[in-house]
Amino acid sequence: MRVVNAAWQEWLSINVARGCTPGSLIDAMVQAGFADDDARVAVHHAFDRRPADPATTATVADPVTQPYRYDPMPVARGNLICADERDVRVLLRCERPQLVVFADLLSAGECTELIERSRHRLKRSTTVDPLTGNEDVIRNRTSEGVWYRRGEDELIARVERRIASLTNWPLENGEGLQVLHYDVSGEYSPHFDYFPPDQPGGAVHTAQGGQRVATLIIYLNDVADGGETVFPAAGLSVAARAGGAVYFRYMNGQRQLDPLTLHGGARVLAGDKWIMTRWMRERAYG
Ligand code: PD2
Ligand code: ZN
Repeated sequence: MRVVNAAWQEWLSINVARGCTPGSLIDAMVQAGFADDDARVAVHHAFDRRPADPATTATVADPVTQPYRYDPMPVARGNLICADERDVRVLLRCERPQLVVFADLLSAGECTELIERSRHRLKRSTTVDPLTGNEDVIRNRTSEGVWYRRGEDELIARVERRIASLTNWPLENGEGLQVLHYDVSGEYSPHFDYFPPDQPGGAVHTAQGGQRVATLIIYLNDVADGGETVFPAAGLSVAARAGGAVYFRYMNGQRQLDPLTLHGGARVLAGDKWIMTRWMRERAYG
């Protein structure tokens, strides 16, 4: 069995600094005779050891010493926004955290179709382990989900164009759309959607596309009771109404991250809940 000696450590450091992806380095090591698990551990450690570049490292803002500076919201002004030929209503705008609530982003027919085509493809949702970067099934996220590839079909492509137009954020910077389903008593504990910069596992995920900068959560059904998206640090909650959405931004041009965007999915008290999530990156993704 091969061991990761000093020469291989150096090879890893050089290639991480050159911007190689974790996957390509793991493949190269496996080809060179390393066991798959050993290659993965060595590559993840190499990303964790990567020296922080103060010019490019994201930092979580501190309300006292380094308050978050809000860039202008890229969503158009006004009460009605025409997004790729659909009129979307604005219900609420909040400046701190930077957040907009919409109605009518999707039609009733689009919501139903997205639910029906997802129903049979659901898998238990995962979250990113902050230490390893692995996707783990954990108790504080009791939903099931399905990912759609960007531009997977006509409906997905249309929704993606509409989202890009509404949010003024490039379509290529979006992760694939994800449809999620929560049964009664399902919930998602409060968390940040950005990858915490001080936790090594995030480096694996930011290697492609950089940090997450914003999230759009679209509600596909009316929830009979509970299931709001809650922002505990802001004292705000958004009720799930079919076709509506909440959009919030958490990284500015100086790469500060906004801790006021802590958010969760409240427990579903009656009925079930369907949403579609778009996580957006700072650069092209995928
Ligand atoms: O289901 C929600 O309301 C919810 C809450 C928090 C979804 C997400 N986060 C997410 O998809 O990131
Ligand atoms: Zn979230």
